[in-house]
Amino acid sequence: MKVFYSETHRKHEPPFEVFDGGLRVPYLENPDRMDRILKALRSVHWADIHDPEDFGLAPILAVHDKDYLDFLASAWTEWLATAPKDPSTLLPATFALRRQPHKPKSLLGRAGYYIMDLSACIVEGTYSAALASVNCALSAAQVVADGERSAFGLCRPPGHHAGRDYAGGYCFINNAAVAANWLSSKGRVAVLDVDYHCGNGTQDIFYARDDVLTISIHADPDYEYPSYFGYADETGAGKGIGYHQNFPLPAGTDDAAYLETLDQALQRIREFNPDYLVLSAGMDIYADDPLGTIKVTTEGIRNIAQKIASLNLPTAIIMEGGYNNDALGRNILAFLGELK
Ligand code: SP5
Ligand code: ZN
Repeated sequence: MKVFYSETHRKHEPPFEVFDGGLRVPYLENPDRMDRILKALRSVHWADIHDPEDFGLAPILAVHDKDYLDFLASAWTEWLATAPKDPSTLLPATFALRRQPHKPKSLLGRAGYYIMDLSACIVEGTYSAALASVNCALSAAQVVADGERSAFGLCRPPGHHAGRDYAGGYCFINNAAVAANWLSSKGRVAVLDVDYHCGNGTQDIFYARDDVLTISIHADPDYEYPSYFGYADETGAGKGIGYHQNFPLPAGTDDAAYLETLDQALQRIREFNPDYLVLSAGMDIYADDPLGTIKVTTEGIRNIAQKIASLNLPTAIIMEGGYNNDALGRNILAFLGELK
């Protein structure tokens, strides 16, 4: 299996994020995640690791807002120019509800407009890392379009919380959405998101479209991030009605219950009859994930991948979350091993 990976992610290393109650904690979405996965992939004979190709800005701007991307590109320089007391990361403290149309001129005003939470911290290397990450996803999509059964975009930062014009949950550019949109000019695309968290950005980006089916299985937003997206009654808008489906799960969901839900999701994908699958692969469903409450084991992760493989679709697998670094390598091998 071809794996696309870039070293550019390393300089995206925010010093902290802010948890509920204002607690500063070390940034969970850290470069070590990639080292653990790389180590595992280098221990097997079937993972063929390549640098991504550069696809330029066009496929990104086909999904993301130009002003938002410009904000990501200049935010760090602008942040330093404000001579902040703690310059270590750009993080706003006021957030836009977007009930009013105004986008303010100030950097922090725009940061609060474009960022939805206190985990999407911007540092010097963020924009270049986000660009390299989406190129990994596009490179995976390209080899799948060219006839490979599957490919893995080892993307960091992850993408599925990023919408057309916002960042959130460690995500800046929606890697899976850009790849899915790129593939949609070549055939019908289904996106299946098995990250522990609702793929709100992907949902949002394709919500009014009937040519890209989006499905997300995740912790119920009634108790888990991202809180405002991911409910079962969100099924699309306009001609996209019926082309989005959420499967919210209770805390404590085990392998058997997860696999049963997955069967329903796969049934909907079969009905849609896509040409390509984009798979948002978050390993934070794992039982011992520090952010998760779902109790899927490594064996469960293997079974999930087996079931997905039974769709027999050309599949671009895109790395999303997963924060138990000690288990990441093992879980990724269990997952990819069934889809290679
Ligand atoms: C890609 C991805 O998996 N992003 C996840 C971002 C989740 N951010 C959640 C922050 C909420 C912190 N709550 C901490 C509770 C720990 N028990
Ligand atoms: Zn997640």
